[in-house]
Amino acid sequence: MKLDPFYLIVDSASWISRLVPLGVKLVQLRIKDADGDLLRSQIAWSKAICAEYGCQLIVNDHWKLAIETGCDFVHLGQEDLAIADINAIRNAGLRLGVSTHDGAELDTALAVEPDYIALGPVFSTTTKELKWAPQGLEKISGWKQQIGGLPLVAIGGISLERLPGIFENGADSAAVISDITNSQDPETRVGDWISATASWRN
Ligand code: TZP
Ligand code: MG
Repeated sequence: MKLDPFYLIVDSASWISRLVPLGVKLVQLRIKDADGDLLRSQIAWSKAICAEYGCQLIVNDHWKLAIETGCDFVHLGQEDLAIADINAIRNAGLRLGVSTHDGAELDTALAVEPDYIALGPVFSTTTKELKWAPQGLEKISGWKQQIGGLPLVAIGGISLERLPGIFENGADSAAVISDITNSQDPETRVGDWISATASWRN
């Protein structure tokens, strides 16, 4: 399986309605502060937009709702792996991505046979508090050697300017939040990301 090299992460369906029509092909909905009907409607609205524009939708954490709404992927952290029903995700035809930060976590992730592995934070980030120091670009090549053909997503502090190093070290996709959502002009920035990743798309 191949992942688009530009992996956008946002925290609302409203961001998805704004940015996906510009040509984003892979987006994660990462909502940490809602539940119940609000969460369900955010996921369902996101799915409708993604279906219209041919974008794959990854849902962070909420695997039951992802199954219910027919999303493409579920993304789980290590703490989610222990409580999620991996077979239910697979049986519903969804793909699975797992976050990793160190070797032990990589072993745990590989044991569930995920469809991609995420490694972070590559650079320092203020978007998420993490106990791990920035991993650096060398860690990307180390991870890629270990996982072989399994797609590798790099995350954390990635900006447009840092993209070449990410791909040259073996990442298949670059995940981004703040370089786009904190930009003065997110629409233009998305266009810049699509262009900057074009040569890694085939
Ligand atoms: N996991 C590891 S780093 C990170 C997450 C969710 C945050 C990435 O955000 P940004 O703004 O692209 O650094
Ligand atoms: Mg999680």
